[in-house]
Amino acid sequence: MTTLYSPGTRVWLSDDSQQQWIPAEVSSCTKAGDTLTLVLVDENGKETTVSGSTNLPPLRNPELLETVDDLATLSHLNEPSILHAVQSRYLQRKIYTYSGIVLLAVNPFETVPLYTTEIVQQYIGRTKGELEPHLFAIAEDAYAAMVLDGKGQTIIVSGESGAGKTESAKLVMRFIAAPKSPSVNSDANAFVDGASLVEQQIQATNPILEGFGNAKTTRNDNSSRFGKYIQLLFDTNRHIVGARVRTYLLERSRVTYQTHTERNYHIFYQLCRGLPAGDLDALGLSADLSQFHYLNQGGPSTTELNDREKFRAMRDALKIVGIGPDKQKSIFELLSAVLHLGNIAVSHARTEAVIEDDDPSMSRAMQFLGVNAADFKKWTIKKQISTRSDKIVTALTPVQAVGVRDSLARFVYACLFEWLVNAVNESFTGKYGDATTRAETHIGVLDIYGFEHFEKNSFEQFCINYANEKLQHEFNTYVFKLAQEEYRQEKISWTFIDFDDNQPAIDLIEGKLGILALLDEESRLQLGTDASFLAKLNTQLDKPANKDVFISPKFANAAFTIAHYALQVTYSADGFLEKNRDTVPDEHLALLTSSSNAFLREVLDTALHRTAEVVETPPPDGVMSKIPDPGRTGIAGRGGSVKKPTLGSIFKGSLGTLMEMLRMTNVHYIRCLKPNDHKRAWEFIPSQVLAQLRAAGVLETIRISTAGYPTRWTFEEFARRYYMLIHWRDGPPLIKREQFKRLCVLVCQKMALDKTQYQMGETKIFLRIGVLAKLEHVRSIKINAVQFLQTNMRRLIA
Ligand code: AOV
Ligand code: MG
Repeated sequence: MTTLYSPGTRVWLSDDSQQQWIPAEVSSCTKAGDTLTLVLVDENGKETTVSGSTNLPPLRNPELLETVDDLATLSHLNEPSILHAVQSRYLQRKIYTYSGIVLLAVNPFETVPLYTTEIVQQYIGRTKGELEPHLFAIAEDAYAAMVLDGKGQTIIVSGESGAGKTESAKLVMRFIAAPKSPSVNSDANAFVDGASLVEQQIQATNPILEGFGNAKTTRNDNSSRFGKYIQLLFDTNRHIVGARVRTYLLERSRVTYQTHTERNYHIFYQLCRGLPAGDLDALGLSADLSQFHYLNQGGPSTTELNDREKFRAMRDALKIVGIGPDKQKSIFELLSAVLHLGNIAVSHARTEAVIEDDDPSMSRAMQFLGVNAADFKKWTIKKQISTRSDKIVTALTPVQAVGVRDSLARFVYACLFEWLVNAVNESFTGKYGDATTRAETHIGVLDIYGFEHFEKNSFEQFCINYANEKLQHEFNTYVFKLAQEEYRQEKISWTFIDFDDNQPAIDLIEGKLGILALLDEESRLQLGTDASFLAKLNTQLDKPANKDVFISPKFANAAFTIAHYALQVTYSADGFLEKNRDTVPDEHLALLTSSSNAFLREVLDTALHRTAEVVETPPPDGVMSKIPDPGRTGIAGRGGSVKKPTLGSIFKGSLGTLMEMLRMTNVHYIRCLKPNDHKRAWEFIPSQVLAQLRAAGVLETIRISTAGYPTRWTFEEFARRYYMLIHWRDGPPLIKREQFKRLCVLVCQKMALDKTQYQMGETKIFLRIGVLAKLEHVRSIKINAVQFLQTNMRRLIA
């Protein structure tokens, strides 16, 4: 111990008051029994004395190592060193850092010159360690892995809201869709041509999905309000032939309600600011957004975000995916119907809701929806209850009537979103259908809404954080459990590391008697309320098994708290039931589905049909059956006697399918980090980043990947691929299974690998980080040499 802290040793001194770490050096060290007393001097010459037997200051890395590319190569792996490395790099404008198998990406909040065509070209065909850490290196890694054995790949982009997931995902997709180096494909021209068409379509999905599914929140001006998994599809020659988009649970409440300074979905503002005056007039819209209830709740400060330009890009993109001017007009009519719905005035006569027959917003909305205004009015201010023998019609209160009106607006919008996703997918299977049938394998990019905690958190945050909890669990499982399980099975010597498993939080949410189950139970009761739901949580969940993850409801503010992997979040139970039920009255549904607007009927048909597929068993995809499908989400199916699925149960189902899908692919991780809460460029708040690093288990990941063996191949796989390193012949001789192990050992000996670089398990060979790259390098040199010889021999003979 004394030698560890000899004078001159570089350490980190913790400054409790500011929750920071200060660089310091040991000036003296004395020992009494188990206790060490250290005198530390910081950079300003200030002396501090610390003493103790454990919990002594963590060691600081030599200067040379302080800004390494890969945190796994730090010789002292502790929180302050990791944080310091990420911070120093960020301040040098290096936003990417590897952390073992994960790429950390710190948001620059400013345009950075890192994504030019030249840089794209640089990263093509290069292995991960060759160049500066980059998103492109991860993308290239995934591509190379897919080329190697045809296995599906997923790049999971995670991080909290505003950390940079969506931007990163787009860059990754652009890189993968970019024309590849000629070495991958000899028919370079055909490939470039083919790719540029598909590439355009792939690029077009972004403005469309973001326009309709992103909005300004307090955390992010372009916050994704839905999750997406985009699969880029490749044929046997590893040419890109199309794509498929799956989306997850769009936040619907935003269509009718926004909190202060937030906005509704971008498309509404784009439409009102981008359409020529004449067209606006025809839709009964105007550029004065304060007129619309659904657009003015965030207050006048709802910033303009290049809405006009974005609208132009939106129209171009729609055209690329086959949605021409006529269909666009139909879309705009539905959007305008939604806005007019919000302006329908509901007044009251005593306690009963009243809508004037000549309400101008109602006639406009109904004109675009193709629904009879009198029928609409009737079922907005009244409701019908079926009893066993009779049907009774009762009047609604104004609040209830507004609720019905708003539910309709949300429903139409959510269906339109589903229809768009479907149209985007059809643009790949339709026009280029032939190409898409050739899809053999894929690279998926997962970009979901990041972990959220606002002042007030509701059902939406609950779902979003549940999704993040599931992803975190996949990550833990992947990095920690599987690695350790396999070492154990293969009898590899290995020290086990403890990590924080978040299974208890997941059980709390989705378990048999968990929050979702209780919510569903309550949602199905006619008389269920948010308060009775809360009471149920209290009686069912407040037990020892949940003590670390569930904090009992506080009835005073009608809220309950979950200790998530990232943070404790308190959810206000207010509105949970309604949002989970997410229904429109059956009478309204009937009016909409028999609308005189053919486009609306098509939209509903698509959306409701897609949901039917989720609820029942998904039918075989026909066209792309070779590519596993991460499942579909949709609009809660409705109608007659069928038990209506709740939003919560649909979401749980689609997350489950997604996780299964992820397990079938090789995963690659990008962790986005948000350096500050003010969207300020190059401002790094250490405590904030540390919290994100901790929540993500970054430290444990590094320990695993350095102590561990990230590469595992069966003896046979390894022997078959690398036999040529010890012999010139193409493949290994026909030998018995038992002998493959010996061949592996021979290869390792020939390649002068020492015993720290590999271990032989029961059925597999385990390699340290970097070893495979070395073998691949030698192998390709050898292959080139052979090809060279063969060509020249032929020439000689000829
Ligand atoms: P998110 O996807 O992680 O949040 P975004 O990808 O939308 O976050 O990023 C938020 C903002 O950060 C963007 O609008 C950009 O201004 C900026 N940004 C992110 N990455 C980069 C980059 N590589 N270069 C320049 N600016 C960047 V959320 O969807 O809210 O969870 O739900
Ligand atoms: Mg996003």
